[in-house]
Amino acid sequence: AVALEDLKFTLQEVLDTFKSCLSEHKDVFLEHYVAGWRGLVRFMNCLGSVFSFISKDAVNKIQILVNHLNGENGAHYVTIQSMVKYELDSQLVDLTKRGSFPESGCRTLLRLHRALRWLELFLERLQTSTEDSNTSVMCSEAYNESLAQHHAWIIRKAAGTAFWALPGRATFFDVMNVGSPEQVMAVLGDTLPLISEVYQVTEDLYAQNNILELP
Ligand code: 1PZ
Repeated sequence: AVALEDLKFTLQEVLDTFKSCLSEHKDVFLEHYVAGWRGLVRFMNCLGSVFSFISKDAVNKIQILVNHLNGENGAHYVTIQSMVKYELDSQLVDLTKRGSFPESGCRTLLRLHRALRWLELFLERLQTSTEDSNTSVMCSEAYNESLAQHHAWIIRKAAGTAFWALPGRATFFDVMNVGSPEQVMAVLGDTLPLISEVYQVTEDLYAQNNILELP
């Protein structure tokens, strides 16, 4: 059975969630960040079951972050900035090799953060695409420029295979459920700068703390 949630999906909502991520001081609220990811996963689930191995991993990582948020130290996880400070100050992060903290907020969020770069590159391509553009090609180009560099061969292989099952541009736009292609373009135009900003703020934070390569 299809969950009611899936039917009501519209990309607009997801994008609005990312809008609410940033505070006026450019702090990123983890609750909204995670909500944005939940929406993206719902979208991916609408595209077909070949993507379920991808959404499973994303769901796992979302759940790890939610557990931190709802845990006894949840107050430290309100923003990505406070999370990074808390986990580093309290030595709750494996910095050079995997060990005691395989589920640190920092390493878990880093995986989603890298995937957000893929999304940014993919949506950029979609925005400049034309009717005969190939979504699979756009998707794999965006992947090769971003996430692929962090993935082992076997994962790159599986991802590459899944990309060929992506629906064409017209269907893709339908699944977004925001209206005509012109309206899709308008939504992309509104949203991309926000996603880029959330990405950049996170990237700078991780760079400053020297945690861009957490195992
Ligand atoms: C619309 C088509 C979707 C294409 C999504 C492109 C991303 C492909 C990623 C394929 C990897 C999935 C398998 C899991 C890999 C994990 O090993 C890695 C590293 O985590 P670790 O092993 O270190 O714990 N996980 C990730 O890199 C996170 C991947 C999240 C992907 C989310 C995609 C969201 C797409 C939104 C669609 C609009």
